[in-house]
Amino acid sequence: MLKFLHLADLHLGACFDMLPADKAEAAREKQFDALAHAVRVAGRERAQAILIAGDLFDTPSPAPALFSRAMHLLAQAECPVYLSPGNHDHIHAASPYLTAALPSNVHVFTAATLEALPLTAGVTIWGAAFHGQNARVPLDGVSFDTPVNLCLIHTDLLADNGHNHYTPGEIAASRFSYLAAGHNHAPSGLRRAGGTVFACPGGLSAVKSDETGPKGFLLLTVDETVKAQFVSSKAVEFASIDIDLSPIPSDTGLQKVLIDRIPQNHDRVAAAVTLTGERVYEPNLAALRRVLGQVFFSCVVTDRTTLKKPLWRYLQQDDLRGAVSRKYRDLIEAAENEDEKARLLLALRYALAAFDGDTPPAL
Ligand SMILES: [Mn+2]
Repeated sequence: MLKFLHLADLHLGACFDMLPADKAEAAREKQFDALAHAVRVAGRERAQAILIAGDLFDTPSPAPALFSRAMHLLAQAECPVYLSPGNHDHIHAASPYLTAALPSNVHVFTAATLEALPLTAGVTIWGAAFHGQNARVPLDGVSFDTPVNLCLIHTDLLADNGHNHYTPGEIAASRFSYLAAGHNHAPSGLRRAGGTVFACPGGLSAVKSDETGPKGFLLLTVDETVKAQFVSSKAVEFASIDIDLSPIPSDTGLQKVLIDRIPQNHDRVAAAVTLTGERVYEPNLAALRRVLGQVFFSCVVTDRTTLKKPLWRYLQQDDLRGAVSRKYRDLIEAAENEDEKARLLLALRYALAAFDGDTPPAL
């Protein structure tokens, strides 16, 4: 049985410019935590290889200290590490992948077309590098000498935007045992085209605030079948949490709602909490920001609520708003059931919002 790790898109050195400077620095540290964690998992699981499907670094010319720190971490792996550079860390004349001394267990595929390296008896790893922002690496024209062939390649599985897109037909025709993809930052899940199993693990680290959802890498076993386990990353994740304040009567009520919405890994989550709806009380936003700032890795609280206005505020008024209010009061009193009453109440709230130039109530 063959066992290996498949990770991609760590984007070491990403700027995290949506975060305050101190949090951005901490987020870059957590990227290294994530890489160190992957190396530890490889050791614990006695993995035979770590496959990195590109964009290990955020730029093609990472700072020398950043590059050597990453290589020092990979050197601690008890197994070989294979890397196929992507569009962010593509090969160029001064690329550190070409110019720096690499640890003896780290193998970078630097050619623009697929090359083979033996892993163990019966297993070959194929890989190639991006040599610019765009690339096209043909999957055909290779001949296999071993029963198991893994292909490690940066590839956009979702769209044909110049980032080495493959169709399911091309993947099926390749006859690789497993295609280890990178580039798309959301996990693809384990997929199959013909006899080839393929997957994109998603980014090991989120680098943009809209990259919400779990981040991690795949632990794969290959024998008669290919099986994958998703292992959560130690890097920062982003989450967007909307709270409808309309039914919440007080800060105590808001606390209760929030407790249910805070994810378990909150200390690694950069959260964007947005309050919506019509508020019936004034939340203590300063206290909320203080508390959530401690709960989360970082948190931005945005208040998009509007103040709920009394429904019958124009009832006694001698104008169109008053006449409309009185008409609806009569209709509501004559309503035959609760559904009709609710519809009439909503209609009145729409009408009053239009009179007042407010945003219409949510359905
Ligand atoms: Mn990429």
